[in-house]
Amino acid sequence: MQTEDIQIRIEDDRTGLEIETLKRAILDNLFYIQGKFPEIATLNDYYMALAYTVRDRLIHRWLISSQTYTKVQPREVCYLSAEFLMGPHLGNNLINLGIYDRMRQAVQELGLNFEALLEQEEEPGLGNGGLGRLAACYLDSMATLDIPSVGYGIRYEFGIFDQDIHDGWQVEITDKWLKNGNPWEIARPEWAFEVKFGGRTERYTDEKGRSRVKWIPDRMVQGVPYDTPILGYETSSTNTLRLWSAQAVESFDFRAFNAGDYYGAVGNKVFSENLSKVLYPNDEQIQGKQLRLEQQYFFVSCSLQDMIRTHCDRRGLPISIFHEKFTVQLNDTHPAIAVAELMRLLLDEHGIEWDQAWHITQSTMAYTNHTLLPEALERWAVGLFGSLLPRHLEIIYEINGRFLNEVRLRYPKDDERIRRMSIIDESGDRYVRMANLATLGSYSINGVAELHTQLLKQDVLHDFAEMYPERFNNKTNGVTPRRFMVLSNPRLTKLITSKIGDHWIRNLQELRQLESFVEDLEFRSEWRQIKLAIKRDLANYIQEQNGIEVNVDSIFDIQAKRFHEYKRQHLNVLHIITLYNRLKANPNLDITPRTFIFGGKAAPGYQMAKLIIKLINSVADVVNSDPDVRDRIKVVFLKDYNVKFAQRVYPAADLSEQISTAGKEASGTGNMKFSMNGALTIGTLDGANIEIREEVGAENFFLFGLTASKVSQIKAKGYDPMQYYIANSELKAAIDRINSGFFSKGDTALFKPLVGSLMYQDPYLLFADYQSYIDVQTQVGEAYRDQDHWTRMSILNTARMGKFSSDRSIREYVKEVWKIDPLKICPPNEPCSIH
Ligand code: GL9
Repeated sequence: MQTEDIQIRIEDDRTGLEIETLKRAILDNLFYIQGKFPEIATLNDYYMALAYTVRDRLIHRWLISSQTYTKVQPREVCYLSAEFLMGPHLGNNLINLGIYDRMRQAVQELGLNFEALLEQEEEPGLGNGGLGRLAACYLDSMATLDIPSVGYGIRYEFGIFDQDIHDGWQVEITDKWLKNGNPWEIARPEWAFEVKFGGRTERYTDEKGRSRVKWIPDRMVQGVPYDTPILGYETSSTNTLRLWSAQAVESFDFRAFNAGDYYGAVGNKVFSENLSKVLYPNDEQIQGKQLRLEQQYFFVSCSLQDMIRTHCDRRGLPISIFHEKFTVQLNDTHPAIAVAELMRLLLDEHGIEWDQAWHITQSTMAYTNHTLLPEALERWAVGLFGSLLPRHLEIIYEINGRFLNEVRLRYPKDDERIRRMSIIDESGDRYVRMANLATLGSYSINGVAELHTQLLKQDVLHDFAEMYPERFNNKTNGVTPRRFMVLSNPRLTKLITSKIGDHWIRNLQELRQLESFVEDLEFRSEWRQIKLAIKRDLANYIQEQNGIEVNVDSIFDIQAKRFHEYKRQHLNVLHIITLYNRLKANPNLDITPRTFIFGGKAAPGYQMAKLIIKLINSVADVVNSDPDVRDRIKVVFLKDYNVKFAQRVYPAADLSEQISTAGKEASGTGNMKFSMNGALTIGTLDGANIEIREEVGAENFFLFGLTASKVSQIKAKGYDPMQYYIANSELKAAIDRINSGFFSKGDTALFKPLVGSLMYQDPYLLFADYQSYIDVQTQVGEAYRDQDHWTRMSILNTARMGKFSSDRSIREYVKEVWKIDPLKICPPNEPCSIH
């Protein structure tokens, strides 16, 4: 805009971006939406007023986007996921709108505390961990890259539980994220769908004389969509996250009501609405509960019906080209029932013949596998499956029968292969194998890091990869630099931008330019000062939360992730105890001071993971109060690790613990977030660690442990952890320390299940990797003493993380899997000739 234009500029309160307009809009929303005046408004009222002010600015772009999609009818990707771990929306939307600083000033001019308002947001914790957070990063990148897309999932009334710690134990508290209202969503009851359950099927002959099937259910639930706008960074593209909420079809069952059975009538409503009540809090461990299958089918059916309505009714396109306009990405097997449901819709509701229906289905679906752990592979007992989804079971049998005929033709007389590839597991009780269904129904199958994809092809899906090699591909995970750098680390962002401009935020490879500042003394000093300031903030938080005083000059050694034996938080603990033992034996020992920080939740039913949390807290109690080790080691367990909190933790780390047993962590994404923020990694050759090390250079990465192939070899030979225990005196001393009751006030029974499992089974090979881990930790301690060198390594980590932007991952999906063209959206209030 020219200077002479700016005399008077009158802006609309709902779209304007000037500071004065923003202030007016906040007060207007406080008045008209919250119904409050400043004198009686609470912090939450102001948060809501601010959130609505931001939402108003999204809505304009959202409607232009959806109008454009309606007009252009582009090919779209639908990302089906049982989890979307979005984290707080406010700050992210401000970043993506490009008005973060301006809004801060507007808020401050109103006399409000901007940081306190950001803190006020209850995050939608609709996911367990990496898998759900990946879905959220991908939504950000798809919008940023102008890819027409919809995220489909479940609007759980209660998300992942809040974690409290009582006497060192995890306690779960219901997550009431909706209690103060959710300003980011809009309910669309007029676009609800019905979902059927149970009952039976019937054959009939249609008017054309063809044999058809009718499903007569015994239950019906309604899915009401709630839409949240997802704005990209520095673009107008605003996509939709559409989450389905379960409602009773009729608020009251009138017949029962009139018959006087009031409670019976309301019972049906309660029963229906149970469906989307709560997120299952298990990570990588299936429970096989009927309600979980109901949740999966519920959101998948609503989503497919929604896509078909858009395609046929709104756009008037023939169902025969459905797969040309839509592609569905299945986020793990949780939505794999989509294969059978799309078949059912095409066959039974649209009267399409089998072969064409199968062609459409298989050209629509693409499947991402996220774990190789056997206990995570979803399978449903045939009995349960058939009683809930009788028609789908028939369809699955038909798919399977036709498929196994092909296998027989291709590999005659190979009954073992038939048994392995069948969708139905018949080795004992019969189960539907969802990974086989997803694989068979998809035109693309991918793993989430190079090693993971390789192992997927070698083990879990070996036969399928052999038969259909062209369908298999790798898409290494990525994370969004908008949330995990710009929003969570403003200080580092400012420094980086002052040197290389801000294009890196859209094109993360540009961080490479930082390499030329590694030799710049002043740059290194600024880099160090920033890390120190962030560590100080975290230290204050720890002081407040845990009442523990930590030394900000110590190594902040952080392991933050879900608790699982394969992630080996207890290996980290063995290192702590080893250092402790050394200090007790030799109180004058000169070690580099460390603060060990842990965060993460355990699945409520996973006793061993909960015991590991208890062990950490027990060790913390002893170590933190022992004057012999004062100021050299501190142990901190930070409770209730979630997205909001993660944003505070990643930037403060010196050392990132990525110590899973090789071959077990499919990718990891926390590893990327730490490294981007200048932490060094101590890690195994597992998941994306391998690729991170390749990028940052072996000299800037602390590698230890067995390789995945060594792990399988050792296991095949018969691994005996006791040998390591006997041979390694420090390992023995650490284990004996736990066993003796030293950390449990003399109670020698408390940690028995944990110690026993290690000494006699050690399924995740902690003992085999122990010495290598300890040795490399010693190198870490020594390296940290040379602060100047450490800083160079830290800068190089950030500079070389370009590959791990989720923008790169999404570009690969777009080009190699989805084959979708970007569609630019016109900015609001500006002349635009794009469409
Ligand atoms: C996971 C893998 O374990 C991670 O290694 C991977 O980075 C993510 C995203 O691909 O997916 N699979 C999985 O079930 N979870 C993962 O984190 N678990 C949770 O999300 C709790």
